Amino acid sequence: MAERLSAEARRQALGGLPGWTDVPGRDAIGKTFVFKDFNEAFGFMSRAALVAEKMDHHPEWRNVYKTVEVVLSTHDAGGVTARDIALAKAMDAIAG
Ligand code: H2B
Repeated sequence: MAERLSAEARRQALGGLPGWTDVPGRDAIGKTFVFKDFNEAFGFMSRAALVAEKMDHHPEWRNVYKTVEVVLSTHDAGGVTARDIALAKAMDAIAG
């Protein structure tokens, strides 16, 4: 099973992930993506969902019109692991 990242490893990882921040009050990272319109936002979610399923690692997320709020945490580990960092990178690549 993936291990929770040390504070230092997490700080380093977040340094390379623009827009991703610690979620207050829990062991998770989050980012708010804002797209041109709902079509772009839902297209992003569709592509990200396929990648997440392939990785067997799933986001918590909320969509309102053109905004997608994403929270990543590894539930099995009770916190942020390398799996969350990998999914965050994949989501950034999909968002372009
Ligand atoms: N997604 C997330 N975000 N955290 C997990 O711990 C997790 C998951 N575990 N997707 C996976 C599925 C696990 O339940 C299955 C059995 O591999």
